[in-house]
Amino acid sequence: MTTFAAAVTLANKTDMQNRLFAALSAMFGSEVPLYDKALLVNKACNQTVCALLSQLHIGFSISDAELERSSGERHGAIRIGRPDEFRWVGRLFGCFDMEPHNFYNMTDVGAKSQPIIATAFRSRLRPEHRVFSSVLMTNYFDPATKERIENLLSKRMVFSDRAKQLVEKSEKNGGLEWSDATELIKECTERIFKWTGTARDHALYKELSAAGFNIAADIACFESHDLNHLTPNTFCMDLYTAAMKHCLAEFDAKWFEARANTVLSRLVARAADDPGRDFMKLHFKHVPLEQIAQYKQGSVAPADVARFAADITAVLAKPEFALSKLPHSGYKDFTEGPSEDTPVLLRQDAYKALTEPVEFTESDGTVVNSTHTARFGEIEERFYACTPAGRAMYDACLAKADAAREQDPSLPKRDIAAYEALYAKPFAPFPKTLVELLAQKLVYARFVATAKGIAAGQAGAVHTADLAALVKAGLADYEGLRYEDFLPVSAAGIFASNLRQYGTRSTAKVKPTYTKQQLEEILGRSIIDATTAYAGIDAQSRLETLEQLGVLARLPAAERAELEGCVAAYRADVPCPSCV
Ligand code: OOG
Ligand code: NI
Repeated sequence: MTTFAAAVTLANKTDMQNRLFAALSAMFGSEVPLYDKALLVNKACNQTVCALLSQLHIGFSISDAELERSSGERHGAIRIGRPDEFRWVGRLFGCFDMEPHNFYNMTDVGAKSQPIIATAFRSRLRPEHRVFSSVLMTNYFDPATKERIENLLSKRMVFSDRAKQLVEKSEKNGGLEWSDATELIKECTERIFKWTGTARDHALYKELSAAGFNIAADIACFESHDLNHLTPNTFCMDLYTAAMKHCLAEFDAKWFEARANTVLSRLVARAADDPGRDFMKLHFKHVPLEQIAQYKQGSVAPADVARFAADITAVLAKPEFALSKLPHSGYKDFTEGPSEDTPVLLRQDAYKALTEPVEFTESDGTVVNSTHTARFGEIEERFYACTPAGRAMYDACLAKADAAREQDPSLPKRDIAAYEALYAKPFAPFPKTLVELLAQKLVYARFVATAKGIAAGQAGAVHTADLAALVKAGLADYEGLRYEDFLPVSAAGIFASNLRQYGTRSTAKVKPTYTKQQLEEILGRSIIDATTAYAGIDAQSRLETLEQLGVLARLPAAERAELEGCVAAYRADVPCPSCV
């Protein structure tokens, strides 16, 4: 038997993860036609951006498969009812090499608070997919409501015995063979994350919704953890949002072409004035740094941009992009996140939640046909991960920008250029290039020694430990670390907008407090702190690069101790069982 087990080939967990997300995307596309069409819009926009960039950086090209992969990156959002279900979800994602990162306390975000706590499952290094997973805290409610919700939730069974067996098998053997992996993915798409359109206890649903507890109704009355949304990745947020507003018939072709011209001109101006090719490194993680370094500088004239803008306008005129003909509730008025010229954290936007038919079965067997509005279509563009100082600066700028917007909420719709200027103003103190962001220690990076640097190091010809100078001399290269996580304030805004409800106040006698430790107890494992990880990856790469260049001893002792401290904290946070 042991011999037999040793002969088994386990599937690669990252490959499994890619298959899972492709399958979830296909499932969601068949559940929500607007999502499928929005993917086409995203692909058309990403193709335009790539065509433009390949004219600007001669040597850059992207194959269909690579484009599919980069645009195929996703984050999902699921909302879970019971702690035991949440633990199963954590174990399930573990089979796909996805681990919990960060504790998001959504009960504690002011007026936008919701009765849930959350974490996000993703791979530790270079993640491509992530799932924001929240769990309902029933003790946020008064005892009677709590009991009704718990009672209803206790009757559902999201994980089949077979799904549980497969998860246990994976944990025991350190993975699954492809035949089992395929079966587990099927459990995900045919049961665990499938939208059933069926629910229970319409009376409770109505009562919870009327009392402002839409989130509890969304979770408690349904039979599975449907995907609330599945968010693809765009290379140009402003092009995509303009395209969607145009396809949903909110703005005409003339408006779109002019807007495409503006945003593409902006992109060209930035990408042309980018000696480190940082935009390329950030958006095309699959391309090796050495390859990016070899591109020749091309040029894109204003007439070229105009042609690209006209071309994409013509593409979107095709009948398959007439999204306004599908059921929809319109597009959000403004993009969440930093101003468009500030490349930190992430920017997100969405079409509004759709109203979907739901069949409620009452406990006496009667059927009530009704609707539910919760699932929506988000898009995101990811930028650099902030240090705590960068994050504090972001929070301060965001608060001011939000306040400015709230003074004139209809401005984004009336005059997008005026709105962009208004929103960008509070972010003006934030640096706009990676070089500056790093110089001010606002974001994290990963450094490597170049071949030239290693040769110089071996010859004893490197004389400084200043990484910025080493990069300038071509002895080291670097990339900014991309932000791979979520933002509680943005998430709270998303809950608020897609549930059409701002937030809910606790109805318990005393509002309970919720901690990371509590969620760790629910999960049965530790939650990784993402900032500790970014800081550790950054520090480790600096130490290794200097060591390779033979100049580590030149680093001032205090700086070295600080970097070593970050590495030690990273290693100690949640040691990786399979990495030791
Ligand atoms: C999750 C909201 C969080 C995001 O992108 O910040 C999220 C939800 O709506 O369930 O997905
Ligand atoms: Ni989301």
